[in-house]
Amino acid sequence: MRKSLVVLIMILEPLCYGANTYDWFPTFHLAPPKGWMSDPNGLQYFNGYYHFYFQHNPNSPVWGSMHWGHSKSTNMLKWEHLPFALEPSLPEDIDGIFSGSAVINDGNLTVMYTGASGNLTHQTQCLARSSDGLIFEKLGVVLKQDGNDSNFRDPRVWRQGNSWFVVIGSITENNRGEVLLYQSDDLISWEYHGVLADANETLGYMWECPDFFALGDKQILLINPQGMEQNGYDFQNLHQTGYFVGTWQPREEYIIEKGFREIDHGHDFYASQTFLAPDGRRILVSWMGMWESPFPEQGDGWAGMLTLPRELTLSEDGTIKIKPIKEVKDYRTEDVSYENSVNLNDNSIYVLKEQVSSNEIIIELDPVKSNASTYGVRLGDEGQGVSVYVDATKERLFLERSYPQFNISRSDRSVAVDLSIPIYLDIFIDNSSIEVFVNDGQSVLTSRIYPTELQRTLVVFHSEGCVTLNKYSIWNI
Ligand SMILES: *[C@@H]1O[C@H](CO)[C@@H](O)[C@H](O)[C@H]1NC(C)=O
Ligand SMILES: *[C@@H]1O[C@H](CO)[C@@H](O)[C@H](O)[C@H]1NC(C)=O
Ligand SMILES: *[C@@H]1O[C@H](CO)[C@@H](O)[C@H](O)[C@H]1NC(C)=O
Ligand SMILES: *[C@@H]1O[C@H](CO)[C@@H](O)[C@H](O)[C@H]1NC(C)=O
Ligand SMILES: *[C@@H]1O[C@H](CO)[C@@H](O)[C@H](O)[C@H]1NC(C)=O
Ligand SMILES: *[C@@H]1O[C@H](CO)[C@@H](O)[C@H](O)[C@H]1NC(C)=O
Ligand SMILES: CC(=O)N[C@H]1CO[C@H](CO)[C@@H](O)[C@@H]1O
Repeated sequence: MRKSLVVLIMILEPLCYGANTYDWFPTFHLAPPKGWMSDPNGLQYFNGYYHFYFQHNPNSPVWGSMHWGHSKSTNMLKWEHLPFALEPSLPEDIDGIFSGSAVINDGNLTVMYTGASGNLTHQTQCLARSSDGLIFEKLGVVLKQDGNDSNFRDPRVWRQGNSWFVVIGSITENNRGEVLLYQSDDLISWEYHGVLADANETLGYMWECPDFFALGDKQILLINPQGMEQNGYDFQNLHQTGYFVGTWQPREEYIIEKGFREIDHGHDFYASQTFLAPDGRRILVSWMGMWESPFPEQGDGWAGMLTLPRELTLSEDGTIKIKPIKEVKDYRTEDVSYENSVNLNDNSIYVLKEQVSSNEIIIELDPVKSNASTYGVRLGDEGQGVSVYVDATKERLFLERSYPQFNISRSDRSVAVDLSIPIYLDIFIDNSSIEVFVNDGQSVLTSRIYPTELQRTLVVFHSEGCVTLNKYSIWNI
């Protein structure tokens, strides 16, 4: 993944918050103890561990010379941090080991990544292999683009039948995003199979980090478009992550049946990648970031984290259901469950938990028994911090955050909700992040948050009228 000029300006001036060294490091998300992290790369289960590689600058908590950082885990929640796996060394990757993916080939972990050179103006696909996931042997360039190769990146390789396939993000001659498809017998020599899909005038100028996989009896094309315009409540971030649903077989065209939908609706979700867990689950992971807002943790020498891994399934209406991986249930401790309903009126607030830092909170709001115009939960003070609330007039669930002391101004993101049935929220807070899973997989909102020590009490709030909470549970994670 590469960023625009706007971003370069932002990262050239690293922010220093020396005076406010809050401990924002997550406890059950993957983040680098030191340096910069962005895109998840080469996600794979190999030799008994989940190996997650990622875009990494080991030297500084800003985007810079990209390496592949490396961590491994048995459950995707508690991580062992390992030395970086790949660093620039070849003429073709001297400016950066950009994003890519991993497959298992006869017992070796083989990765394809984008090598950047010529001051980032040239991008080629390179191969490397490892027998242990730690030490890689580089095999050099295997795929080049003729002509202008300044936007040719993020190879996603997979095995199907007796062949290897790869999709790569690129740009058409008239500056629209596209995904190119190639096939190979040996991962080394590749045959071009044409454009798998490309953007119409509303779908952006570049498609990064493509992913292409079967879910149920459909084929999903997941892409990360740059340059889409906001459309009402949709596409509010600088860059998007979303998917098409269609059908495909090797050597056939990809037939798109359902148009582009965002896969997460928060402020910070980009550069996604999926992989298959050994039990067949399709797992989605993303960088929890976007280039529009500062990363205050840079003052502590690190920046960026990955989202909670999510399991994807296809629902009957042809949209993707997104749930937190089931492994999180094994880490729940200190259960506080309240099975009776809570009714609040007269603008009163109800304290769910003080000192929220690393928690899962499940609450069921009852819109039928609530007549307040807005109601939900809040971490922080009124108007500052983060709130997750229903706006009954708009029939939407909003996530609003505001951290002006860290130059993160007030803004919201939202999803439509049905107010004729209870709203079930499964919320994960991990020091500097919030992920809100709505109605058991219907939608997700992911955002970075920066609560101070004084902004860590989680309350239920509402405007005039009343609100009813059917039940709630809170765990430490
Ligand atoms: C696996 O890697 C080792 C050393 O890196 C190499 O000797 C062997 O040929 C590789 N096997 C395959 C199938 O690529
Ligand atoms: C790369 O770009 C920088 C800044 O634009 C410039 O100073 C430098 O000379 C360039 N290097 C090469 C090898 O072109
Ligand atoms: C290559 O294409 C990009 C857009 O994809 C454009 O910005 C750049 O100027 C082109 N480079 C050359 C050398 O034509
Ligand atoms: C472009 O494609 C999207 C998704 O398939 C669709 O919703 C949109 O209407 C299309 N825009 C135009 C201008 O055709
Ligand atoms: C916030 O942004 C303003 C204007 O760009 C800048 O002057 C100020 O130093 C920034 N504050 C922090 C805490 O970075
Ligand atoms: C909301 O409902 C409560 C109890 O059902 C009622 O007392 C109150 O008047 C209602 N408030 C509004 C603003 O409708
Ligand atoms: C700022 C803050 O609350 N940091 C917390 C992050 O989570 C760990 C573990 O729960 C706490 O020890 C920190 O205090």
